Amino acid sequence: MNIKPKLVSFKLCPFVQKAVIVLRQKNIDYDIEYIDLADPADWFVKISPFGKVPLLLWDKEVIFESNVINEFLEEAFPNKLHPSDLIKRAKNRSWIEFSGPCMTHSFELSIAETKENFGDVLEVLNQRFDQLEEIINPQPYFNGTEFSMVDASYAPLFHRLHCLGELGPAMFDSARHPKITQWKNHLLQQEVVKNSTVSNFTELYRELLWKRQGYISSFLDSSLYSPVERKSHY
Ligand SMILES: N[C@@H](CCC(=O)N[C@@H](CS)C(=O)NCC(=O)O)C(=O)O
Repeated sequence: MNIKPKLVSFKLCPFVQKAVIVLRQKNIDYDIEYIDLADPADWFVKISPFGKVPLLLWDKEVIFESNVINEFLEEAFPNKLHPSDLIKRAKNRSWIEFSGPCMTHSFELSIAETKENFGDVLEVLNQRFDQLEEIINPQPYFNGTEFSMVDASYAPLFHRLHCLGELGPAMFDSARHPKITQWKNHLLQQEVVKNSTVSNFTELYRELLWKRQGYISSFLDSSLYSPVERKSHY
């Protein structure tokens, strides 16, 4: 294929990371352009229907929504990540959809204002994880020995939770969710996952948490950051 896709991105976006994992896992040659979501350029606002990243620019076409981008890449390129069985493939797509609200909870954790709010959101996420725990049997990936689109979809979520956990609060409950914990540990060790963010991700993510001024930012070393006059999501 002689078209080189370009991913329009924000350095800290988990939905972008999901697409990057698929691009890399499928060995697709791609370009990436980072934008500032706090001050998006006019060209981006014009072409992004929801004003969100990621976008995949394909020749003169714009493809939006990370799941759609990944399905497009799956159809357009070899090294299939979806199972060949029809029912299995549909169920994989269902559990990919399930990762979306979980991702939203990880964002809510970053902005939760109090310890109580943070605990409430974490419990909602854990209840979703109760459902996920019931249906997974990672050996070591979601479908068995082959890395799949489902693995690509959950890795950014696990990565965000891992980063929040490094600041202090326990984000994974290995007694309640032993299979998820095992799956998460395996995914986070994979090179394709490790190489799916910018190299200074942790530093930038902590700066973002600081700007969001949620409860979790109280775990940061405040001497490293300037006072925040106005909270900002990005
Ligand atoms: N459902 C979308 C979600 C994408 C999304 O929420 N992206 C965030 C960054 S992580 C964004 O662009 N937010 C900008 C905004 O909401 O103004 C997808 O899967 O692509």
